[in-house]
Amino acid sequence: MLPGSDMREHAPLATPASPRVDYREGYAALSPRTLAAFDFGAAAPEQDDPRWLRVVLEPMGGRQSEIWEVDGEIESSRAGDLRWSRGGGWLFAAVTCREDQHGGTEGAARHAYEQLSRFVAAADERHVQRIWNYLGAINAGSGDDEHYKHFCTGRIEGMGEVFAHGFPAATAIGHHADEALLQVYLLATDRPGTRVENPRQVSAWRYPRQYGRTPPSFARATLLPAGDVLAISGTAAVVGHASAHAGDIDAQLAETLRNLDALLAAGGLPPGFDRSAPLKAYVRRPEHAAAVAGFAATHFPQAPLILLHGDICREELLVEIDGWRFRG
Ligand code: 3EB
Repeated sequence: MLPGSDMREHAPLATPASPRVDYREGYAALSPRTLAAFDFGAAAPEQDDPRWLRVVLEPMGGRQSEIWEVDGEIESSRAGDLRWSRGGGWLFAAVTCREDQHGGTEGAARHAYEQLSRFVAAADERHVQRIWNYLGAINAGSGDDEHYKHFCTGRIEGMGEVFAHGFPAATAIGHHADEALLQVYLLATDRPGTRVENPRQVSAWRYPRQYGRTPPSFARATLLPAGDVLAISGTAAVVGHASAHAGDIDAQLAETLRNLDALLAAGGLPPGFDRSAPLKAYVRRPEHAAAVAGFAATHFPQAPLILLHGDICREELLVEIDGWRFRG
């Protein structure tokens, strides 16, 4: 052993600082500190970088990009339909695939989750904190044959050992691009976060049979390991396990905010969504965009917001909000 080298080897690893999340005007500009960068919609010019992802949901407000930054050297690459980047103790990984190449929705979801599970399991950063799912025609098909329900079945079939100790926070939204396209991307790190459930809602994995054969596999939020950021799942007007205020956008927005407030309290974060809470609102009907923007301007005017055209996984739900709440 080299003299003096033993002490450092036994020092505990420091918890990695949480990524910074920013929304910026215009198309994404990547820097050496960028772990991942997102543009929204078909108009965004393709960028040839594994850290860049086009989210196929169309923006309803101005043109904004989302940037995740970390401290540390970043490496990135592609492998088949998976792309990834890592640095500073954090891992971004994304799979984009086509349902018609995997025998349908269920097969594509299984494939995406198998790919991600295998990749994450082989990495130091194997604790998945947060995951996003965007699929086409999410409400097509009725009863147990609804597209979203097949997605839920394929998702859990594809989830490997890395998901065995609890589900991450998640979003699952329907897009209006090429119907066969499935996009799944995640943020993972080298130690576990803390799952947070919402006392106003039944945990999704315990939803009763009426919502499908396979209950959805997600937690309501994850407190990142440093304890300074709550990663908030897609949150809608669900109370208990039931959808509230079918068809009423204003009442659904108010209920959604009560759920978001309850999650902050459950996660031990200070109340309110200020400039340290970048949020996204997914809006089913374009004619509701103004109501959603108006609600945000009234109730969380400082919070950075990206408005996207997306369908919520239950037909009667008109709006869903997700995002991040930094301790600030
Ligand atoms: C809900 O509360 C609304 O299947 O990953 C929200 C967030 C919803 C994530 C998912 C579904 C998912 O049940 C739907």
